[in-house]
Amino acid sequence: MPRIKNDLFLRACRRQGTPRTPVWIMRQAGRYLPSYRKLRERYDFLALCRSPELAVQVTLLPVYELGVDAAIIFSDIMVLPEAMGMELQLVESVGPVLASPVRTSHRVDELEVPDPSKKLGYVMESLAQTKEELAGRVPLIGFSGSPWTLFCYMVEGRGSKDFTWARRAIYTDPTLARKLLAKIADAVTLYLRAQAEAGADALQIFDTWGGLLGPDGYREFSLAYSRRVVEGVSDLGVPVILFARGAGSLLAEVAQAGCQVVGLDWQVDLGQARELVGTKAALQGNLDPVALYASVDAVRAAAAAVLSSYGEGAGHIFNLGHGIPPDVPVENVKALVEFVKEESRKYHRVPER
Ligand code: 1CP
Repeated sequence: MPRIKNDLFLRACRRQGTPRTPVWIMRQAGRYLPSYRKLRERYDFLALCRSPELAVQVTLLPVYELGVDAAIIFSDIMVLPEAMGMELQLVESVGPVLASPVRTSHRVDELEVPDPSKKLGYVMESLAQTKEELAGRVPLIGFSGSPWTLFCYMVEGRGSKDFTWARRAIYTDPTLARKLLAKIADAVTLYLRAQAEAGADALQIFDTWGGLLGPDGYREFSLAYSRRVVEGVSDLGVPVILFARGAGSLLAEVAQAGCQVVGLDWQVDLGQARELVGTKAALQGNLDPVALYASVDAVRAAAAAVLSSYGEGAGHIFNLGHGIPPDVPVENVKALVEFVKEESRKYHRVPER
């Protein structure tokens, strides 16, 4: 394996000093990029995910076009439920849809904990080929949905504002909910282990929907299962980022889950989060994605405020507080990455190597 030349992201994950703050963007290979839209005219979304050749190409677009400090493998959290035995479709204007949602014990028993090298071999192939193409330019991130977030989609069957079915399940049949979550956690653990073995330099767990739960529910049904996953990959020595959207006042507990990095949404104050988390973990985030609709000057001002809120020193990875919207001007995104790279030097005293 070639040595990674730009390892700022991995150093920041470990809270080591860097000359500037590394930056990447959640959903960085997506529809706001004209080059991605062009590929989407020829291939549907799942075809892009399932063809290693195309997935590699899409993964590299933001690395070359924006100069981000990390690549994230092009795929989707929904490919794991599919590998567990659910039928997945991407329906235009609805998003991903899983047929026959899991709402009975019988359906939970029917799901399998797949061998990732068989059912998700195309993801492993994409990772291995991307590593080769990157030739050590920047690190490569592998990812999965958190058990709770996957549970939401598997019980609901599709995206939703409030995931009523999923939330009801933890009250109406907590035993069944735990049984399903445990099975998903096993599948996620194997999936992430396989991604690291295929070449991922870091792993991100997207807990997009943990914030729908109350504090006790969050601890019991979201964090406990994410922790199980983190513990199940910890022997690999690969940094783990837990994107804890909506965790708010529970951030200190999230940081105790054993992950190296806590990913923040835009609704928390980065400086306060740093105080809460202390030296337990690095922080990733947290510009409001909607700020990217404004003028370049306004984007720069908003990014400067994020950097200033974290303040001086190591352990910050610049990112948005959630995925990038599909229709923001690409010039603004380029300006953002460039600006963070320059402006963040003020906050570091480590010389360039
Ligand atoms: O081209 C298209 O029309 C498809 C749009 C799209 C894209 C580009 C979807 C459908 N998924 C993706 C890629 C994707 N999804 C990545 C790629 C890597 C990257 O460049 O960052 C990642 C990391 C994801 C993760 C993902 N998918 C999450 C977790 C992160 C988050 O943003 O909260 C979730 C919740 C999904 C589900 C999903 N996939 C796609 C859509 C539209 C949705 C949301 C469905 C909903 O809740 O309504």
